[in-house]
Formats: sequence, structure tokens, C-alpha cells
Amino acid sequence: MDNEEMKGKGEKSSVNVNENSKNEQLEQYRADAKDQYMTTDQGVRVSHTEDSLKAGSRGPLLMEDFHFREKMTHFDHESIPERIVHARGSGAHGYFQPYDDTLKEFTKAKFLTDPNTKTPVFVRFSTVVGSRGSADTVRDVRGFATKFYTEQGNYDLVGNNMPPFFIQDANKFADLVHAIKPDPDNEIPQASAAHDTFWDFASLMPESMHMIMWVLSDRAIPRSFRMMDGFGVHTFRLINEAGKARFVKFHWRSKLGAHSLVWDEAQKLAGKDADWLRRDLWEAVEMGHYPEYELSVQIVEEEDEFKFDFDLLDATKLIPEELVPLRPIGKMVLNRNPENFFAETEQVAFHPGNFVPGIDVTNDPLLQGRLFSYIDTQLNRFHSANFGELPINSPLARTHNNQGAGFMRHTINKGKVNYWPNTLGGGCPMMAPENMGGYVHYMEKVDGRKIRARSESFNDHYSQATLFWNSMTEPEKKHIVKAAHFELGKVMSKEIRQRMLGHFSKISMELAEMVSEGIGVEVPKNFNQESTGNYENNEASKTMKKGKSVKETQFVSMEKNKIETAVSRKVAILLEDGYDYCEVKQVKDALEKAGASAKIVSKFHGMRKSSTGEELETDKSHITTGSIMYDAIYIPDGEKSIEALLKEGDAIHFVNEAFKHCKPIGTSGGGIRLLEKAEVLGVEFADKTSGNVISNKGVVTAGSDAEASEFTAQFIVAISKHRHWDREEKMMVPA
Ligand code: HDD
Repeated sequence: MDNEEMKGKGEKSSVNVNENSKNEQLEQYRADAKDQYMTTDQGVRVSHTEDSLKAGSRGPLLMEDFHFREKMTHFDHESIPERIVHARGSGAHGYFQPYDDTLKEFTKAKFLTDPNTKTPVFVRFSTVVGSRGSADTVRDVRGFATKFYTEQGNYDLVGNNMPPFFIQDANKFADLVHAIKPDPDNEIPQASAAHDTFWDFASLMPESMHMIMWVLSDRAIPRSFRMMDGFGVHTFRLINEAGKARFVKFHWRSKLGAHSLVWDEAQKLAGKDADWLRRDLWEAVEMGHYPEYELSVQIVEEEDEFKFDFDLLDATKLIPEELVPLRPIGKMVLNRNPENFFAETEQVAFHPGNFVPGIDVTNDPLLQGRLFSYIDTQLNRFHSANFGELPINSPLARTHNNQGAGFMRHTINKGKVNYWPNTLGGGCPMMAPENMGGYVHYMEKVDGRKIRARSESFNDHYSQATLFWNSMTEPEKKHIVKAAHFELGKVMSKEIRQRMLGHFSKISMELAEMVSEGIGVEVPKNFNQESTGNYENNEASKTMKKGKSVKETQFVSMEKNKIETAVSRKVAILLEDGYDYCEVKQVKDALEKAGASAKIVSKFHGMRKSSTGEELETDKSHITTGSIMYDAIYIPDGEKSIEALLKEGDAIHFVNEAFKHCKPIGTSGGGIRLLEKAEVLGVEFADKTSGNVISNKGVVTAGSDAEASEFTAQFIVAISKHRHWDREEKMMVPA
């Protein structure tokens, strides 16, 4: 579906109401009524909106001023309750298209199997903990929720950017959220897990340890929503035409790879540009750098259910890709920004229980609990069961049922018959048999005693946390330790800190000792914190104990799975009057050709004159930007320009900070002097006057006689690698 057609989805808003000819007439009337004039909600043209109607120009306001009353009333009601979790989010429209029809063997869901269909989607990315106005770059899980407007109805894949979850049973969700949200007495801290209540809860919940490792990792501070993977988390079911079921896990992989910020940068961005991730997504879509994600599945045959050493129904576990490889099935492209944040991004309502034929639930107790929560919370947000009629929520597939009335009903159901079965309405709306697309729930055999318990097969809380730790690269391990120093360093209770160290010691003694160093408590000996869950031993658990497992996986580390590309990377060009125009032009052109964007940063806004008289306009002044807003920096040669930069504290800080944040830096000739002044240490530079180019630890330097093309080629390689952690040894942030 192309852009124009996608727009059609947005415009569908009015379609619900204007299917009859009276409403078409109304639309026509509205179109003819020259809509440049402001009107009231009743369509009456407004002659003056600056002043309210008064009894004399110094007198009291008059109630008969219907324009004032309506305008004020509308404004007073312009908000709805924010989401209890995932309040802060950003959305984009796009489409999903399967590569081929190979998934037909496993599912009858047409949108996953027909390569000729582009299914419209709306995606909302979010943080979990913070309020609607909180900063984007906080350490948190990111929501990754996708609504597929399929021909067979809406399917929602409501996932996160991490594959496990904190808890195994939905009954703990309220406790988890209470613990991580700001304290109830003083509403502090905003959008952060770093306080006693969260770590108190986590330290009493051994089942959260795997997820805790992910949250302490760089996955929790993504560089961009575009550079983030997504996971369906639960094991779901795929059902094929013959009714055969298989277990499935869903994965989104960003085509730009998964990349992170560094913690110091994330914290500074929260102040300097709290909208960092939202702006990045918006601007990328506006510029045509459409974010793309590959959808893959891991499929497990029903007979293999007990062949792993973890339970497929346990949402705190992932399936290592060594045991079940990913099967790529299609691509999602986000190519259109919402036109109205409130109407679309705020009012979109997801539900992990919105399924289409071919996809079904499992008995994962977390998933089962979610099936209740989402519709319940939407009722709180919209105060009406009619939220499904909102344009962003209404399916492309035609809706036809006897549901009617209620707050804000839009659809005008006609006739007298609103019950089923009926003869007066010709038996309509009719039931759809399975072969006509009717949804038939998978007939899983269920049989058990009523019991408030979990299967013993859920009772291993450390193996996958250890697997995660063992699979990290050295820099990633260090970042986890630093994150723990911060998070637990903010915890006042030493007892809680120590309990967490106890858990870390069960994950890895190396981890526990490294964390212990920074938080002032000893690793406890013989630590044992039993889970508060009620685990029941059963046959399944015995079989699973002997199941397949791995000690290390290649697929959880961002570093090991890095995709190298310069596309959409932001490069700051630091210059002042007197720069080398020819060099800037060549480098800028080459960067843009490689898909990066290059922006000129100077002390002040205005035109900057080169040594040969050409002029370039400054995009950002130092006061309005900072190195944290770029992926790389480039300082062109030019004696006067370099002399000026050497005297600018902001420019020196810019370079120093980018260096400490492990970002690529490129310069030539006299620019090397700026690197020296900015304490770019432990890196080999080219001789300033030579013809050499040297790339060392992401710092690319060229002598004044070097070929610009050789410099740009190496600089682009350095940019593609994103961060150069090998500098971190000596130079670790804060900058
Ligand atoms: Fe949830 C929102 C993802 C467990 C209850 N959840 C919400 C959103 C995402 C997730 C992405 C935001 C949707 C949007 O952008 O509007 N939630 C997850 C994942 C979970 C998970 C991946 C674990 C696998 N959630 C979970 C549980 C419960 C909830 C166990 C309750 C039993 N989640 C909610 C909610 C929210 C929500 C309270 C708040 C706003 C909304 O639903 O629409 O119902």
C-alpha cells in the first residue's frame, strides 16, 4: 500500500458516519462551505474570537456568549487519563508485507502469508514508567506495540524491546508497577527504577532476575526507536488451515541494528531534549528515512513443548536462537507520521487479545492476565466501550454486529433488529463458518484442579540471567555493572542492596563482586531468597529438568549482532569563519551520499565565510545544541576557523564529550590541534602536514595533504561502527 492509500486509512474516520447518502450530502455541504472561516462546533461562523461578549467593554461576561462557552468547555475537557503504564509514547503509520507465502504451512493468518498484500500498521513506541510528559531517554523497557489492520480484522502485537518480562503471573503486575512508579507519598522519582521500592520488590522476586539483567543493559537506553528490536515476549500459537497448532515467539529486528546511548548522554539528553526519541522518529519519517523492521518467528512443534529446560509458558524466559533459529517472514516500514498526536498516538488502544484467525493464545499466566487488563484500562481511558470506533482503532475489515449505544456512539445502526438470532432482520448479521473466516478458538484440552499455584517448571530464576551475562561482550558487561552502581547506589536501604548482591552472586560471582565494589556492601555468603510464588511439582517439570539448554548465546548481545551502517547518522560539522570550503563540501557530500545527515554547528547562527570567500549557513549554534545530539563530529581544516575553535570552550567541550561518549570523530590538518586541546588521549593521529589518513579507535585524522576521498571513506566506516568502546578503558564518561 502506498502513501496515498495509507492516508485513506487515516481518513476512514469519517467513513463510519457517512455511509448513508444523508451524511454524504452533509460532507458536500461542509466542503462547499468555504472552510477557511472559523466556526463553532455547530457550524456557525465566528466573527470575532479575541474578546468575549461583555455588558460594556469594562463590564461582566455574558452567559449568552455561546462561542466563549463552547471554546472554554472544549478546552477544559481536552485530556483523557494517561495510560497507567506506557503513558509516554510516539507513533507512526506504515505497512507490513510478508516476503513470501512460506508461513502458510503454519498459519492461516493471511497478512503473514500473502506477499502481495501490504497490511497497514500503526506502531506506538513507549517508555513504561514515566508520565506523559517525562523524558524519552530514561533507563526503562520500551514498549513496541503494533496494530495490523488486516483484511481479517485487527491484530495487535503488544510487545517490548526486551524478550523476557519481570514476573510470571499477571497477579503480580499491580505490585510490580506500584513498586517501580514514583513513591505514593511524594511522587518521586519520575520515570526511574532507581529508588528503594523497586529494588525492594525486585530483590524479593527472584523471577525478575533475567529481566533485571536486560534492564541494566544498554537495551534500556536505546539510541533511537528506529534502532531497537522488538519482542512479542509470550509464546503464542499459530494455527494453520488444517487446524494444526504450533508454538510461536515473535521478533522484530531493526534493519538499522540495535544501538544504544551511553548513560551520561541519556541523562543529559533528558534535560537538553526530553523529546529526543520522539523527535528522532518524527524527523526520520519526515526526511524519508523510513524505519524498517524485519518480523521473524521461532516455531516450536507441540510435541516439543517439554524439550527445553525452561517452560515455554514462562514469560521470564526466551528461547535461545541456537535451539530454535529465527525464521524471517516479512518487513515492516514506517512511512507516515500521525497528523494529530492526540487523535492517533494518544487514542490508539492496543489489546494483546486482539487476534485474527491463525493466531491464538497459550496458557502463559501473564498473557492470560493481560487479556483482562487492556480492555479494562481502555474503559478507564475512554469512559466508553465505543473506543473501537475511533479512526485509529477501527478496523479496515467491515464491522457488523448488534453492539450499539453507549457514550460517544458514532455508527448509526439502522432498523429495529439488534439481537440474534432473529428472523425480522433476515438472520443478519450471520455467523461466519470457519471456512468463511470465522474465528474458532484452538481446541486445546484443558483439565486441572483449581489451584493458586505455578508449575515447578517455572521455578528456575537464574539460568537465563546467567546466560545473558555470559553472552555479553566485555564493554557490555561493564555497562551493566555501571548501571547497577547507579540504580542500587540510589537505594538507601543497605539490606536491599545486599539482597540484590545475593541475587547477582547466583547469576555470576564476577558480576556480584564488580557491583559490590560500587555500592558499599559485601556480597552475602550462602544467599538464598526463595520465590514467594507457590510452585507445584508435576510431570511436566520433571521432563523439562532434562530439557535442552545452552550456556551462552550469540544473539542477545547488541555488540555481537551489530549492523554497521552510516544511514541516518547525524554528524556535526564544527566550524567558524575561515574553514576550508573545498574540504567541507567534499566531506559533506560524501556523508550525505552514505545516507548520513551533516549539520553545521558554530558559535552563533548566521552565515559562515570560508577562507576562499564561499558562505555556508549555520544549522545550530552551540547554545542550542551539544555533542549529545549527534552520532559523530567532523572538524574541517582552515587556519582561522581552527584558531577560533581553539578559543571556544563550547567547541572544546563538544569534542571532549563526543570522545568520552565513544563517538566517531574526524578531522584534518590543523583540526588535530583541537583534538589535542580537547584531551583526545590514547589515540594515534596522522602527522598534521602529511598525506596520511589514520583511523584509530574511531578517531579519523588526515594530514593536510591527504586525499579527501580516503579520509571520508575511513570516516564513514568509523561512523558505521557507531560507538568505539575500546576508548572507554581510560576515558569512561561522565564527560
Ligand atoms: Fe502491558 C500497556 C507491553 C504485561 C497491562 N503494555 C502496554 C503497552 C505495551 C505493553 C507495549 C503500551 C501500549 C500502547 O502503546 O498503547 N505489557 C506489555 C508486555 C508485557 C506486558 C510486553 C509482558 C509480556 N501489561 C502486562 C501485564 C498487564 C499489563 C501483565 C496486566 C495484567 N499494559 C497493561 C495495561 C496497559 C498496558 C495497564 C496500559 C495502557 C494500555 O494497557 O492500553 O493494560
